[in-house]
Amino acid sequence: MTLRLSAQVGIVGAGPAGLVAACVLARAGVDVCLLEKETREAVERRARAGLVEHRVAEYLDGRRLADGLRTHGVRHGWCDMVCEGERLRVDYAALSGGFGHWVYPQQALVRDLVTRSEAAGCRPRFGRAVHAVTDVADRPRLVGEGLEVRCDYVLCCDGPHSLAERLAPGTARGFRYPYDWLTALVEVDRPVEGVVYVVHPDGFAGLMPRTGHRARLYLQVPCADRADHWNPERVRSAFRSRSGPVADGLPALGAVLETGVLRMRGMVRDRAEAGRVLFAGDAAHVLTPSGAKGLNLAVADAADAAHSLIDRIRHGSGAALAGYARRRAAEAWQVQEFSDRLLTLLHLPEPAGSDPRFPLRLRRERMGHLGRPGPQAAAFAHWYAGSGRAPDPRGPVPVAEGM
Ligand code: RFL
Repeated sequence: MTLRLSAQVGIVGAGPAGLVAACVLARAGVDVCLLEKETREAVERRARAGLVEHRVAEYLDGRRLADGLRTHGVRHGWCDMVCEGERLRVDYAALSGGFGHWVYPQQALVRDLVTRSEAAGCRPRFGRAVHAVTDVADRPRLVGEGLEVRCDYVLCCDGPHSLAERLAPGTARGFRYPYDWLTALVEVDRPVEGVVYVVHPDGFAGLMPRTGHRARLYLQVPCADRADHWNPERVRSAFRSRSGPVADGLPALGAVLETGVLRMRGMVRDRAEAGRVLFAGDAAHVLTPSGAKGLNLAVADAADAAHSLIDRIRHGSGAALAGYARRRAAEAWQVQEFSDRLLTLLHLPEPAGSDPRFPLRLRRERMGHLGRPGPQAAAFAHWYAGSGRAPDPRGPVPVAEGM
């Protein structure tokens, strides 16, 4: 027997994008139905991002969605860039006039948002995969196993393997970088105080803070590489050798809790909509983790979508909704460009066989510009910390500046 429901807004996916949208919409009195294919436990356990931008923290705070973040998150305002054995501090909080990140694990934020969504009257339906969205131009229908939800609007927040590809084929522009990153969740003997980026002829290495005695570690690896080629000792020793003498000043690496290989790719959908279906978060764009932007852009999309839909549904104004796809694509390209520039800084060009001393020295020079007060450092610091205003569909999209 098929369960038939109806909602003003149907949301697919209980990641950060879907949950933020659900909280904001439900609190505004919009009738929301959120379907998630995984169990609640799986969603609340998934360790991914950990750096929340200034503007996103402000936005969540303004909607009383940041209690956990404010209580348990840690303020974070500098990163170190390591090149030719030298460690350059980029104090981006000082360089941007006080804007920084919050370190707060994505799974903790997701847990908070599930609770908030329930309190607002939208209880996510877990274990409910959506197989198709039909009638997108009229009253879209979410179709799952034994379930159909008739909606006025749909928000697809279903991550990088989204139904969006079927609903809006050919709207995505993608790029595959010529390397991958091994990613590992590691135990450390003391908390990592700031992000560390290492440029080395053997490849990039990075260490990112997470709360407590945990950190996320990244190593550049060839595209065909696999996580099972990297036992814990190989992970630790590659990080130590790429960091060189700087490793002595960093927290010691302990147990490796989880490893995977991230396929390094970028993607932006030029139109984040199809009829009455909007796409948000990784469904609309995929970023590499280099600038820690994926989670933040997902929340920005969700906020824009939610406010646009509230304007339409509660106040009868479709102006914000009409500009949604244009605003989201403009911001996604700005962020994608920032991430790409950071990646170029952090990776040496191919071919690997050529003399690396020239590109290494060049990178050291560029890193120096980012650490010394001046226009380049200020622009980088603002972009990195996400100092812009909270996403608001009624305002203009901020203009990108040079790094
Ligand atoms: P999510 O989080 O992938 O959530 C999508 C949800 O949709 C569900 N789903 C479906 N449900 C029903 N029916 C279907 N047909 C469905 N198909 C999918 C999924 O089960 C899932 O629950 O997407 P969202 O909300 O757009 O959020 C995006 C962020 O999760 C992502 O951008 C970040 O995690 C990226 N990222 C980072 N971003 C940062 O801002 N800072 C970081 O430091 C950072 N580090 C990372 C990262 C991503 C990583 N991985 C593994 C991809 C580190 C890692 C390792």
